[in-house]
Amino acid sequence: MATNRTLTMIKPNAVKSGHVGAILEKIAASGFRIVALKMTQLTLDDAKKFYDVHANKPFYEDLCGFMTSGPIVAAILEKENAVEDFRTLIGSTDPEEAAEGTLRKKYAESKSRNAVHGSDSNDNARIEAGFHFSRREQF
Ligand code: 3AN
Repeated sequence: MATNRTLTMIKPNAVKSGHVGAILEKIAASGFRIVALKMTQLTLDDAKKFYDVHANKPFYEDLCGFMTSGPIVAAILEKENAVEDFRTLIGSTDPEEAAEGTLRKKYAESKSRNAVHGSDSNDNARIEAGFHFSRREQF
C-alpha cells in the first residue's frame, strides 16, 4: 500500500475541552506523521464550503454553526493507507456506535459534536488539505 495523506480537524468542542495534546499524541503513537499543522477558526463561509456536500442535510446549518464556534486544529497526516487507517482510529460518526479505544468514543459528545474529522477518500483528502494549507505549509 502506498504512503498517502489524510486531513484531520480537531473540532471546537475537543479544543475547548483541552484535548488537543492527547489527541495529537494518540495520532502520532498510531503511526501517523504530521506533515502540516495549524490552529485556526473557520468563518461561516469556510464551513459552508468545506461541508458543501452536506448542504441539503437537516444537520448542515447546525454543523456549520458548531464548526465556526471556536478554534479548531487542522493537520495533514501521512501514513501507509492513511485515509482508511485514520477513519478506523477516529471511529464511527456516532460516538455511541464508535469502537472502544477510538478518538470519537473517548472525546465525542454527539454525532455532530464528534471531536475529530477525517477525510473519507484520497481525492477528498487532497481537496481538504488544499482548503486548509498552502503548498509552503505542507512538508
Ligand atoms: P464522518 O465525519 O464520520 O465522515 P460525514 O462525512 O457523514 O461523517 O458527516 C460530516 C459531519 O457531519 C460529521 N463529522 C458530523 O459532525 C456531522 N454529521 C453527520 N451526520 C450527522 C447527523 N445525522 N446528525 C448530526 N450531525 C451529523
